[in-house]
Amino acid sequence: MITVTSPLLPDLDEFHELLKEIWDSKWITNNGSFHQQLEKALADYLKVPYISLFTNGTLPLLTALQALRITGEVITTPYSFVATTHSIWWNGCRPVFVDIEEDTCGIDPNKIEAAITPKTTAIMPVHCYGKPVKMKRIQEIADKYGLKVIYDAAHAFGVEVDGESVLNAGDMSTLSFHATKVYNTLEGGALVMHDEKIKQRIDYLKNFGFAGETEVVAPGINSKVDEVRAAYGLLNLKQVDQAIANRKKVAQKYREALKNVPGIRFFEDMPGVRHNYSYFPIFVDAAKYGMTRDELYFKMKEQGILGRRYFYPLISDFSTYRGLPSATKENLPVATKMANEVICLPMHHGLSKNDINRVLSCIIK
Ligand code: T4K
Repeated sequence: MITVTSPLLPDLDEFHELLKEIWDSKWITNNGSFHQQLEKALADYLKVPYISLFTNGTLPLLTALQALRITGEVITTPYSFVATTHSIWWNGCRPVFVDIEEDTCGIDPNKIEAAITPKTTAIMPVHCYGKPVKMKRIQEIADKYGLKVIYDAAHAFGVEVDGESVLNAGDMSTLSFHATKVYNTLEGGALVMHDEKIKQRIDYLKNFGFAGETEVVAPGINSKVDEVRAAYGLLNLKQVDQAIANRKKVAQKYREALKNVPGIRFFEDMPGVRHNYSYFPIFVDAAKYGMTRDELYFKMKEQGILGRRYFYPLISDFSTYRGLPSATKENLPVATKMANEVICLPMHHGLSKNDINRVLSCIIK
């Protein structure tokens, strides 16, 4: 089987040494030494001023909306993992879906203003596949209407535009460090913010709202990262650059081999962008390729090549959300098309030449 991804794992002996330190210290969670080291190391690596670790990539979304006191309607994309929209719903807000752009699979800034109502308080775009959305344009709209912007940057670890981290855009950005991501801490995630006071508030919120031993300042949650995961994360950080370099080579091989296959489209690198190659989506035009996306998907599966149809179905097609006025196919033509054409090919740091050739020969008939 060739799976869509495979986790980056630290050296087991090195991990064991750090485990020994944790065992000796008997300090296993609640802002321990490895937790503090990892926050600092990640802030440096990602070139962001403040970061707060979380136990997964969903809780920072929930917490960002809480911290900014978002209410009413939140404009977002249907072309993402369900966690994006669930976080809005769990905050008692209504998601409003806006269509995406074909060149990034991110929210289309030209369609945002038409979706704004007096109840709109925030925009939640996603850097889907780690491809940066049009952040400048989104910020202009947010400023014009007085809206907050929370980026779901779950896929965008290490992504930069002209040397600047995409995580510095908007009011806050969230990351996922799930096993399936470029960088993982087993499960994990983070929230990036620009202000020390906001970090302080987020740190209260992820620790039940405690501000000291006897004071609770908000109805917080528990999203504290333990020492084992923080130690694992420190080790993985040492090898993430090499992992991204390996992924880039896989992307180059896929692109080179697929460039002349009629009906198969894929993304090229964007100028000035440091990509992380977290996913390699292809889009199948059935008429030109001679096979539908699903026919190709199941053919791959039969041959043990487990690509994934991220993100099909659209979030707006799930029963929880399809009754929303913004969830119609007429409102979301580009997202509908992309969701019906996409297959994410196997993409990770450890793919062998043989694996890549097997994937390619299945696609190139
Ligand atoms: N926002 C966005 C835009 C997201 O994409 C996500 C998560 C979130 C927010 C929320 O972040 P988290 O709360 O999850 O941190 C996966 C992941 O569970 C999910 O994290 C991810 N996005 C989503 C796009 O994909 P599945 O159900 O497709 O994963 P699964 O278990 O089928 O794994 C896919 C393949 O990865 C397997 O076939 C083999 C490989 N794999 C997986 C795991 C878990 C391994 O080799 N080892 C492993 O331990 O959801």
